[in-house]
Amino acid sequence: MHYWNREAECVDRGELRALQSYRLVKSVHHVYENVPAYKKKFDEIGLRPDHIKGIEDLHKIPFTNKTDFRDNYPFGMFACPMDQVVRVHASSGTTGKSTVVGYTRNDISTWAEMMARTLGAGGTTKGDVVQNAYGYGLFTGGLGAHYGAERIGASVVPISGGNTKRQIQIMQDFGSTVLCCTPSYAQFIGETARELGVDTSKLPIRAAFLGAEPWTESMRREIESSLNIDALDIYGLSEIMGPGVSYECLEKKGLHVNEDLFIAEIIDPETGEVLPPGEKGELVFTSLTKEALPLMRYRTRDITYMDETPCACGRTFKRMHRIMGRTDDMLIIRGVNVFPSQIETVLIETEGTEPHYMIVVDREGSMDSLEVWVEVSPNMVSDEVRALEGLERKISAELHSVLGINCKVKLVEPKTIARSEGKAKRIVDRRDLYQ
Ligand code: DLL
Repeated sequence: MHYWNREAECVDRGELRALQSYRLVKSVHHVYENVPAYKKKFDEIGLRPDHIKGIEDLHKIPFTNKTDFRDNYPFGMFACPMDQVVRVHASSGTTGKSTVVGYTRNDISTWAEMMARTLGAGGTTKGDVVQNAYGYGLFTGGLGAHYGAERIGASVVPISGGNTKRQIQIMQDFGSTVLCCTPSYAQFIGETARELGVDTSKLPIRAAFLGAEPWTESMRREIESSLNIDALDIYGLSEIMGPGVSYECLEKKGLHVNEDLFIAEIIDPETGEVLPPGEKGELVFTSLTKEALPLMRYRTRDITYMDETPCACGRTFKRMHRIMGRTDDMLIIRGVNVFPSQIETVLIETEGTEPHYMIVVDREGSMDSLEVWVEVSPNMVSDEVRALEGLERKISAELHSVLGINCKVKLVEPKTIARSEGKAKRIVDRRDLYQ
């Protein structure tokens, strides 16, 4: 059996509950005293920190939403002064403003621990060469996996994403044994290796830690056979820390939640009512040790259910099923979070187009494609082709700068996009990634 921290990961559940209660009470005081937005939320419903005596009182605490980040952009949700914040990351928000997150030195250390447990669960040790193809930058994937692998003492190759032929060359030359990247990128690396005539069964690569976007069991089978490895699912979100919030062990039967660090709940997204194990709903996290950005009952908008049955690996942390959907319309395209509202904002601000559009997402091989169809204004129709091409290019460049990914723009004639008679259906996602 592979563990990074057996004592923590196989903790007695009674002891775990006591630890969660103790840490929850501390965190409640921390947010109330240091984050005005939380003080306001608590005061509005007459909740005082001393009303929370343990985990049994968790349901009394109000939820935190992504909008709280937008309303307090950029650093307003932080619970400590900036001179204690040693790192910031960000992910896309629903509108132009991104969700900004911060870490103290201790937070970074906790995160490294989470990622060490994650990589350790797939058998990573200091003898491994970890090829880290998650993007480095504001995205949490790159540095998150990096610090975890370093904590273990493995040799990290911080190659970041892209340049696939080079990834394969490095894999061969450096003898990488572990790969970290998104599942679609792992699939693409497998395809490219095949095209290049590389015999992957001869490569020392043994395991991959894949996350940041939804994927399926059939994708797992395909990746495992094309690279001849174990492919494990890893989950996380920037607001809660980054990758490593939950992780699969080699049983591959759901993701163990780092419960000494976070409390996971499943709620009915309509009513906010807490649901029992086995029932599908929205995943909600409460952080227990975070200093810079402690969060109470943060609504992830990810849909899954909890499994509290024992796992053959011996870990006592409960498991979440792989992510089964979202309560909002966020798309993850080539690993990048995209909100349709970001696309809409660009279109509305562009002269020459009408507010009628369709977003079409597809996957060709392992590559996501994003197309935006938009109606031109009637007065543009008679314009010469060159003007229309210019408009397409302009929108496409603007979308690239806002979203950070390439997008094909297709101008269509006025009144060709079907008008809705109810809720507009503007997104067609042909990838079918949730199961
Ligand atoms: O994607 C953190 C991460 C990096 C996780 C590397 C795993 C590996 P964000 O950019 O803030 O953070 O996006 C978070 O991505 O709410 C989910 O909707 C989705 N997501 C993350 N991991 C998975 C997964 C990182 N394993 C959002 N399966 C989350 C399905 C995932 N969806």
